[in-house]
Amino acid sequence: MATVDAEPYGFEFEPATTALLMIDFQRDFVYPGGFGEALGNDTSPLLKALPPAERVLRAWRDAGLFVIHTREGHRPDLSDLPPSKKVRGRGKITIGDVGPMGRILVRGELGHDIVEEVYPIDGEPVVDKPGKGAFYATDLDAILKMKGIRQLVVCGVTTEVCVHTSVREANDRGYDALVLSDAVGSYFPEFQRVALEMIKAQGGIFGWVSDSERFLRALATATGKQPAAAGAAVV
Ligand code: C5J
Repeated sequence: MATVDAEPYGFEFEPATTALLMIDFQRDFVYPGGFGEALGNDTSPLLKALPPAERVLRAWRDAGLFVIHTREGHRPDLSDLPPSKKVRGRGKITIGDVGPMGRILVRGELGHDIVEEVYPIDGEPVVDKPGKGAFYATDLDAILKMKGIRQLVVCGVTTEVCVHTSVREANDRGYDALVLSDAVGSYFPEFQRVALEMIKAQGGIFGWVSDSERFLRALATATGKQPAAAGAAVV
């Protein structure tokens, strides 16, 4: 059992029954020309989450532990895109339209895929989700249960939308979730701050919050492996 210094109190976890959940690190959210920008956002704040997320991912992989990724998006025929979602944003282009990285938020398109820094490797399932929550209309819960997973360490974008929804869903399903504050990102600094506050308020109403440094220290203690220094080359 390892303990991460976290709020509102220490997050105790058993590495073998904990998954690293990487939420929606897709070009469509992180880079200009995708869904995030189509909604009128400056995408650059999300880039800050990538180096910490990459360090956590490397350390977790080095420890031989279970990683699972999600991607938000839709079937090419958009048969799983409800009108209630399609109308959101009201920008010039929206889900299914062609942008510089292919059709926005459509499976199989360049923009829909995960950025290089945290790209999945063999053995790491990728869950395609049509909604905000990683558990909605996906087999995530079944995969986690098959693996005996009971706790989640969460990185991803965006903090107040898909990360929040997924962590709430996880808590309802009996998982403990730790969100790493510098490895999740929002287009809005104020939403980032408040979204993290909400998770850890009221005694940790649906989770815990820590950061990549504190988490990596706990993981190193648990595994006896030292984390790579920040900025070290990825091999
Ligand atoms: C959004 C997400 N923001 N992955 N999706 O629409 O947070």
